[in-house]
This record gives sequence, C-alpha cells and structure tokens, in this order.
Amino acid sequence: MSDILLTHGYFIGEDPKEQEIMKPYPTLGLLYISAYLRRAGFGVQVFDTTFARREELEARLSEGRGVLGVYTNLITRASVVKILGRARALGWTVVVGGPESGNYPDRYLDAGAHVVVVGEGEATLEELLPALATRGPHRLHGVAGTIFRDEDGKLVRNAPRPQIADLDSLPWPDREAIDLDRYVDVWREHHGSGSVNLITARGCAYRCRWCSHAVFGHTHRRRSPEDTAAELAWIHERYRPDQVWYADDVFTIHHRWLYRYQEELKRRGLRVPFETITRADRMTGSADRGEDPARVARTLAEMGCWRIWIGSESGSQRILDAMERGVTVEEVQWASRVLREHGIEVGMFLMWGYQGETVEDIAATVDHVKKSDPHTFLTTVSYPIKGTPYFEEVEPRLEAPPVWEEATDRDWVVRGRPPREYYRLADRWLRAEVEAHRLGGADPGRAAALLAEAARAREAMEAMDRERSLEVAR
Ligand code: B12
Ligand code: SF4
Repeated sequence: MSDILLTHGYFIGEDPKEQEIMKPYPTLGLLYISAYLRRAGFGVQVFDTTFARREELEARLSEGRGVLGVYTNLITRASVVKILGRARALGWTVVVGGPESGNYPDRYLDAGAHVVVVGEGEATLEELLPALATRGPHRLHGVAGTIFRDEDGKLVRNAPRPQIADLDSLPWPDREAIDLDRYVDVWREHHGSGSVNLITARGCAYRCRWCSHAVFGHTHRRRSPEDTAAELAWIHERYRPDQVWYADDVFTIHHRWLYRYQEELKRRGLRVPFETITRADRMTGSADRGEDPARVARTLAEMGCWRIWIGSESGSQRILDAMERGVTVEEVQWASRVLREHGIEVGMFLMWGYQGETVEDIAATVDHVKKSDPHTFLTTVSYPIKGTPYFEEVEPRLEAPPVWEEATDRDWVVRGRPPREYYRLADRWLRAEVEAHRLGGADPGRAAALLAEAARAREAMEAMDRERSLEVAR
C-alpha cells in the first residue's frame, strides 16, 4: 500500500510526431518528488505513462484507490483531464501539480482534481499527504502552496510555499522508480546514442514576456558543482548513457559555477558528451574580469558539449526588445560563430508572430539565420501561456478555444494576427533562402530555384497582408 501514486498524461503511443522524433525524457519533477517523499518515509509508486498504453494506467487505477498525483503541463491537458475524471470516478483523491494546473485551478478542480499544488511539490506534498489523511480534501486551510474547494465548493487559495533554498538538500531524482533503461535504449535504437536528463539549477531570473514562470517564479537557485558532478557520475555508472542533456533553462547563466563544475568533472576524470540550452548573452566571458570572451565556449567544448541550443527567437532587434529578451541580434551571431569555432553544433529556436511583427521583421530573421548559420533551427508560432506578461498584453484580443478540456494554450486565437498559413509561408521562405545561402555557389541552378521559392513565399505573405489591411479598412 503506497501513500501516493504519481503519474503524468504523456503517452508516446498517442503522439505520432514524437514517434518520428523519438527523443523521450522522463518528467524529472515527478522523480524529484518521489525521491523526496520516500526519504521522508512515505510509500510512493510511479506509473510512468511514456511507454504505456492508456488502458494500462486505467487497469492500475482500477486496482485500488488512494492519493493520485498527476503532473500537468500545457501539452498534456486533454490527456490529464481524462485521467482525472476516471480516477475520481474510481474513488481516488486526486492532486495535480506542475507548470499548467496553477494557471487554471478552477478548471482542474472541476475536471476531477481535489487539490492543485502550485510551485515546487516536494515539501507541499510532505505536508499535504498527512493533512488529506486526517482532514480530507475540503479542509486543507493553511497547507501552503495548495488550492482546493471547501465543503461549500468555494475556492480556497492558501499562501504560496517558500521555495527550497538549498537544492543540495534534495535527494537526486528517483530514476530507479521507472524503467529509465528503456528511455536510454529507445534513444540508442533511433539515434545511435543513449541520453539521460538532469538539471543543475531551478528557475530563471530573466523576464522574457512569453515565458512561463509558474513553478519557480523569478528565482535562480543552483546546486553545488560537487553534488551535480556526483549525480552525473552515478548516472554514468548506472545507465551508461552516451550523452546527457542538462535540462536547465539557461545552462551557462553562472560562469563561475560553470568553471567550478568543469574543475570538479576534471577531478573526477568524467567527460560525458552533452547537449543543453542557453542564452547568447550568457555565452560571453566577463569583460570586467578581463576574461577571454570565448572562455565559456572553450569550457563547454572541453567539458564535452557537442550541441547547444540558443533561444534566438527573432532577427529583428525591435521584436527582441518587445519580448524583453535582453539579448541583441549581434550577440546571437557572435555566439553562433564562436561555438562553431570550438566545434560545438548550434541549434536555434525561432519564434514567429510576436506582437507587432511585420514582413520586414521576418526578412530580418531570415537574414539573421543566414549570418548566424546554425547547424539546425526550429520555428514555432508564439502562443500566449496563461500567467505570462505576453498573455496579459494580448488578452483583450484573445478568443478562447471552444472546449478547454480538449485544447491547449497553443489554441488561443489572437484576433488580428495572420492565420497559420502565413507562418507556414514564413517557414518556406526561411528554409529556402537559408538552403540557397548554404549552397554557397555550389549548385547555381538549385540556388536560383530556392531563391525563387523564397520570393514566392514572401510575395504570398505580402498579398495576405494587403488583403488583411483592406478587410480592416472595410
Ligand atoms: C526540459 C523541458 C522540456 C523538454 C523535455 C520535457 C521532459 N520530459 O523533461 C522538451 C524539450 C521535450 C520540452 C518540450 C515542451 N515544453 Co518544456 N520544459 C522543459 C524545462 C526547461 C525543464 C523541465 C524540468 O525538468 N524541470 C525541473 C523539474 C524539477 O521541475 P517541474 O517539472 O516543474 O517539477 C516541479 C513542480 O512543477 C512540481 N510538480 C511537478 N509535477 C508534479 C505533480 C504533482 C502531483 C505535484 C503535487 C507537484 C508537481 O514539483 C516538481 C518539483 O519541485 C521546463 C522549464 C523548467 N525549468 O521547468 C520547460 C517547460 C515545462 N516546457 C514548457 C513548454 C511550453 C513545452 C512545450 C509545449 C514547448 C512546445 N512548444 O512544444 C513542449 C511540450 C512537450 C511535452 N510533450 O510535454 C513550459 C510549460 C508551460 C506550461 N504552462 O505548461 C515550461 C515551463 C517552459 C516555460 N518556462 O515556458 N520541454
Ligand atoms: S525564455 Fe529562457 S531566458 Fe527567457 S525567462 Fe524563460 S527561461 Fe529565462
């Protein structure tokens, strides 16, 4: 008999897109919670849905009842809602947490949850589980970090819970609670190398307007280099991955930490290839300390970094400033070049459709990608995540998706913004022009065809803009 069964709503079998990509990672948050609660003496089970079928989870839920904890995020809402309804009908007491449910507490409570946990889950669950056992789900007044309905159905929002100050005090994620070898094998089977994820810090102090800070606020807390290196050594020993992924928000945010971490890895004779994400402005060594600007890139290369993803977002400084991104186009171009020089592949995230973006800004982005010359780039169309400044800014123009339970925050319609087709054209334009640029004179016939395709896409977008401005005038 366990005190809590933890799960999430992500089933790879229901995600045809990911079945093509096949780069799954487990949800670290649940594994952190599992390790923490076990250490505190609770009985914990984890049902990892990633490789399971929905019926298998249903069968597990039918076996008994108790407290079920479900991780929520933007993408899994519809799946989680189904799980909540089923669990509630089977008599489970249901607790939800993660980055999404705190943005929609009433909705999640209506969908079947008894309690919504906001922020970090470890200490809140430690207090909540005994409170649920003695007081039931409607008298949780005073349990910091929770939202619930009292016996009259009134929404009660308890005070937020202070964040965990010392991340080293946490046990490492309970990877043994799930079949992590299966993740490593899937990676190896599809990509020739197995990968495991870990984090070195929690939270990001930057304030990009579209980014969700629902869990960690604007704090930034780091683990010690020693504790992180010890975890890496254990992962390396236990799972033998070919690489790891540091799933931090901004891996190179703290340079002195990075250098100390490198020293610690050297001391242990540990060099595990890795991939991670960062911001371009945090790639430059500190000029005030008289440091070589390329020191960060060199350190990463020495540590085994083979690819770094940079949130570049736009090639238009006007748009970057509107996002309050705090990065310049030149910084991104510089970082891309220096990383390349150090043998590190550059991946670039780009975002279309931010407030006020015009065809000229898109042209600036195309130009920027050519200049930066990343090895790979991914585009998304911006979407307002509830709780972000961007959401508040566009709220007067938002149309809610008709059925909340089946939608995600990606389905909000921002009135006045061009349709999806417009951004498909932007993708075509970008890809064709960048490919032509990469040919570098090697195949003039192909380059001319690509440039013609890019020009057609741009013209189609301009025609759509003209059409839309006529509609506004009418
Ligand atoms: C790594 C990562 C990914 C990875 C891998 C995900 C994985 N399986 O690990 C990839 C690249 C695949 C990814 C994709 C996406 N991601 Co992502 N991702 C992250 C990132 C950077 C780290 C996640 C992590 O490991 N965190 C560390 C753990 C410890 O934190 P945690 O998960 O939040 O868990 C704590 C609490 O939430 C809580 N908790 C968690 N579960 C539960 C359960 C219960 C019952 C309770 C009580 C509490 C609780 O307690 C935990 C411990 O304190 C986060 C940002 C961040 N720093 O968290 C974004 C983030 C989660 N991603 C986000 C988004 C938007 C996406 C995408 C939708 C992007 C896209 N456009 O496609 C996709 C969705 C993919 C999917 N299938 O779910 C948003 C989510 C916003 C939202 N409202 O849901 C975040 C918050 C980024 C942001 N700042 O905007 N992501
Ligand atoms: S987008 Fe990245 S840098 Fe900006 S606030 Fe979010 S996590 Fe921080």
